[in-house]
Amino acid sequence: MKHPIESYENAMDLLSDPAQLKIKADADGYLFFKGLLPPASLLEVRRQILEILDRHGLLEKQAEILDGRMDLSKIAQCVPFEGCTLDVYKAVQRLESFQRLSHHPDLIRVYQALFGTEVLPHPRNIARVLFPGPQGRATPPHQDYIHIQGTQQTWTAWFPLGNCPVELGGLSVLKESHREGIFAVRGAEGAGGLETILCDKGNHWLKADFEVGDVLTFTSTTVHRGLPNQMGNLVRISCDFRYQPLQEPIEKQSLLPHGQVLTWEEIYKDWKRADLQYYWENKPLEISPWDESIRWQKERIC
Ligand SMILES: O=C(O)CCC(=O)C(=O)O
Repeated sequence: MKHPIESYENAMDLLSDPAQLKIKADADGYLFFKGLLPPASLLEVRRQILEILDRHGLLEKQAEILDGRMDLSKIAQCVPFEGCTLDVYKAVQRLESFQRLSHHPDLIRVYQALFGTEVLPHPRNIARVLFPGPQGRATPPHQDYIHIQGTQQTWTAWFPLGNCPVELGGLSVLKESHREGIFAVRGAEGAGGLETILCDKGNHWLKADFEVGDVLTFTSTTVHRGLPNQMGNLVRISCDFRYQPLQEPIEKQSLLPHGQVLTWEEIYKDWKRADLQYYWENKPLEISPWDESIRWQKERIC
């Protein structure tokens, strides 16, 4: 039987009531905040990313830069990397505005309320600059824990840099999947390269049209997936940032730049301010080792 589309519930009103916020988070495995972040800050990062695409000759010539319309014939000649190209991704990782965004007080406020303790934003910030067409293939269903490890108390914040209707390929969460333990995986195309093996029991996916400023956050065991981009030549740009309670263990690769495409020195080279550089180094971190068997365990098979 087909389920009707169900959207995320807005948790904005719970931000001032941490006890209720935690109850909601435990029950649903996700929180959705309508209009949490100021659109102007996000649109500025969007503009800088689109300028990178423009410098690489990848945008449609006549279009407004902020629209994000790409030249499909140019994309066809690119060697794919993380949904875009290696050069584009390196330039995005260098953006001070992008890296600073994970420290935005409105995001930190959410996790302070949720954890009730000091928050550690992971420095391994991910930008998804998903080109239209096969290059920017939708992310397969997965649980972040198998990629992040450290602590299952890590939460991901996902938000688009611009309006993102369902047709542009937002993010969809599998309802109540956070209660089901760690699922088995198999290799798949798209970000992360692994997909959760889902048991066919009427899987019920939540989704929404995101407006710029809306933020979805979910636990590291909540199954989620990207939706396909069905909007012609429009690029889909979004952020994945991760947060955990400071006292919980963190796996050391979470302290490296995403994909290790650059070193921190290379990323910081042209920054105007140094206050957020290496911010984790003076914190009392408990580093946990990578455990390859976590990726391949079979706690949940159908
Ligand atoms: O934006 C996407 O398509 C994927 C984001 C995601 O699922 C992740 O990075 O864990």
